[in-house]
Formats: sequence, C-alpha cells, structure tokens
Amino acid sequence: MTLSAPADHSDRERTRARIAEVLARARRRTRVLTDSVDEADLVAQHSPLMSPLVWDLAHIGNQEELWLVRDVGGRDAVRADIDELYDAFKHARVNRPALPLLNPAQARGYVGSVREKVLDVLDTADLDGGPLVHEGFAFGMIAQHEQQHDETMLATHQLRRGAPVLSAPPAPAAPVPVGGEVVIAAGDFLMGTTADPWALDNERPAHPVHVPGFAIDVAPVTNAQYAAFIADGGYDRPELWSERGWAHRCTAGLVAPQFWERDGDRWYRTAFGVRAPLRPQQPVVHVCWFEAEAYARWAGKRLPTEAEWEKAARFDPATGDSRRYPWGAGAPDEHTANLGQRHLEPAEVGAYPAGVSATGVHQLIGDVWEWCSSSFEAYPGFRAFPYREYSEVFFGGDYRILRGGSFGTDEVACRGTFRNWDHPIRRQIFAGFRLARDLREDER
Ligand code: AVJ
Ligand code: FE
Repeated sequence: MTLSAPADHSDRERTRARIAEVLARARRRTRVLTDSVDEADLVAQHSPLMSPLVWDLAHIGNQEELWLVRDVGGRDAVRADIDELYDAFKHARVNRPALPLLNPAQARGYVGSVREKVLDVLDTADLDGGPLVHEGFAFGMIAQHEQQHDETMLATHQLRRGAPVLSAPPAPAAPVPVGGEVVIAAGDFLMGTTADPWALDNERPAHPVHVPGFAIDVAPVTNAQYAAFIADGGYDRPELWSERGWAHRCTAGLVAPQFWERDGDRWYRTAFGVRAPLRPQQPVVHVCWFEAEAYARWAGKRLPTEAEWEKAARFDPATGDSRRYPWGAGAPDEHTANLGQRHLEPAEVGAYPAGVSATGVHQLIGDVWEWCSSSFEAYPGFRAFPYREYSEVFFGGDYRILRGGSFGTDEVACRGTFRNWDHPIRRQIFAGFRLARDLREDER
C-alpha cells in the first residue's frame, strides 16, 4: 500500500461524496416521474415520438449496469439477458411498447439492484485509475444519462393526457423586464473544454475559434413577441420560411407553438395537464427549428451560430477566459438559473439577474433550450469516448444544435460547453430560441 498526501485523499473522498449525491438526486427525480402515474400510464405510449416511461426506467438501469457494474466494477451481470431490449439503437421508440419489456415492478426492482451494486463499486473504485474512472467520469456520465432520460420522461409527461400529476411552484417573475441586444466584438475565444472532468466527448477538446463581431439578444424570444409574429401572419407567409421549413409547416399543419390554443383573442397553453393563459414575458417553448428560423426572418435577424452562443455564454472580455457558466465558476442555484424541474415552466425574461453573462446576456442557462443555426459536428481533435453511439454516429446528420438547458435539465447535465441536438422538426422538447445578427458597417 502506498501512502498518499492527505489532500489527495480528501479530494477523492469529496469526489465520491459528490458522485453519491448526484446519483441519488437523479434517482429521486426518476422516482417522481415514474411513481406519479399508474401502471397503465407507465406502459402506455403517450406519443409515437416517445418511449413508454417503463422503457426509459429500465434503460436507465441497463446503461448503469453496463458501464458501472460490469465495466468499471468488473462484476457479474445483473441481467445479461435484457441488454438488447434496452439498446436504443436496436428498437425505434415507436416500436418499444410491443417489446417484452420488464413490467413496472420488475423494472423498479432491476434499477434498485443495479444501484445497490453501483454504490458498492463506488466505495472501492480507484478514481485515479484509467480514463474511464478518472475523477469519477463514468459515474458522472451515468448521472448525466439518467438526468437526460428524466428530461425525456418529463417531455413524455407533457404529452400525456389526463389529470395533472406533477406540480411545482410557478417560475419567478422578472424584477425588471429585460430586452434589446449586446454587441460582442470580433475576436478569438476558447470553445469547448479539455479540463472539465465530466464533460462528454462532444464538448472536447478546448480549441480557439475566431468569431466575427455580432449582436445577440439579451433574452430569449418571449410568448408576447411570438404571438405578434403569429398575429402578423407569420404562419401564412411562405417568404418568411425556408423551403424545407414551409413544406414542413404545411404537412404538419403548424399554426402556433405546440400546446398553444387560441380562445377569442387570447392564447392559452396546456402544461403538464394544466391549461392557463400564456404568460407574455416567458420565453416561448415547444417551437421547432423551422419556426425559429421563420420568426428570425420576420424579425430581420437570424439564429446565433453555436460558437456565437457559447461565446456569449462563456467569454469574459476582461480576462479573455472562457467560464464554465455565464456568471462564472459557481454551481447553478435558484438565483442564477431555472434548472432541475424546480419549476414546470420557463421564468420571465429578466428573472435571473444574478445569472447574467460577463457580456450582459440573460438566461443563457436554464428556462428553455435554445436552437442555434449550426448542425451537430465534431470539434477539431474530437475522439469518441467512451462509446461512438453517444455523439459520433450523429455527426453530419439532420440535427441542429440546442444550447443552455431548460427548466427540465438538471445541473449535472448543463454547463456553458454542453451540447444537445435534435431534428429541426422536433418540438416536444423544451426548446425556444434567441436571435442574433451580423454587425452593420458602423458598428464594427
Ligand atoms: C443528447 C439528448 C440527444 O436523448 O437522445 C440519452 C441523450 N443519449 N441516451 C438523447 C442520450 C443516450 C441524447 N441527447
Ligand atoms: Fe439513453
């Protein structure tokens, strides 16, 4: 046995404690999402776009078993016979209800036994070992995986019909309304990360990017602004839409964001089974990338590129450094960002003055995922780790970048470098957008 410095020892023990805490938080949320509905709701398919909740539940356990019990722990399989059922690449979501899935009681028992073994593995895992466990990476990856599926299950709850089963306090109002835009001067910034221990493969490595000067909106587009686009005939003017966007608008019959309903001259929205008047100052949510693109053209602007979004979120002009979050290095809390399903809706624009970026941009983290103009591509120097199916197989596909997380994203799966992606027609996710534009000659 070797003696290590006490500081190293306590660092490792702190990492172990943090891992136990994030795994427990993810599991509490998984239980809220799966214990709040009855058995019929757990096995039902609430939308062809979504898995039955009971599939997500056992899939969470299966990924945890594959990586932490078998790979990191070197232990025997808990259930070697079900890997194929819960392999997302083997069965499309639409086909999952017909599979011989574990029933709710079996799925709960399964995730419980896996977790018990994982906590045992965690006790003795060498957190200075190889790349998979270095600084607890695999545990962090699995906590992020569970939270990502929790957000997916939250979207399933939003699609579910019937009486409300989830509740949360309303998201905060803004002390002062915010709007307008900020100018970010041309220059390099460091995009992505090499050092963040739990950053996923697609966020790596850190690399300098030159970003021409641009203006970006201080806040995401609000319900009131989006309603003005609709009132101005936004959905009836093909010239505002790209060719693909207009074709989709027509075949899908889009006339407003998903879950909006007009009643006379007022708009209502239904969220998690509760119908209520739209709050005008909240960011619009449940719009697809094509709708965002049309709105931007109507407003005379465009969506930000992914690099512009990240520069606005991370770049500190005073030091030239890229921060983990808009406000700095400190973990998000209830004063800086609307994350973690603390509320079941986005907060009014301006509700988080403590979360503002160094460049003066609000609510980049939390509230709504923000569509960017960019497709999902590898950063220079990308290496798939630890498996190609997390990111690499999606590069070059028909996906658009989403940044910043939503009210339904947990902090462990959210930071200035975190990259999400989806098809440009999807709108069951908690996505909105903000606008950007090139600088005019006199602004450069
Ligand atoms: C990164 C949110 C697009 O849900 O498809 C979950 C995350 N990957 N299980 C998804 C993920 C494998 C992924 N997104
Ligand atoms: Fe998954």
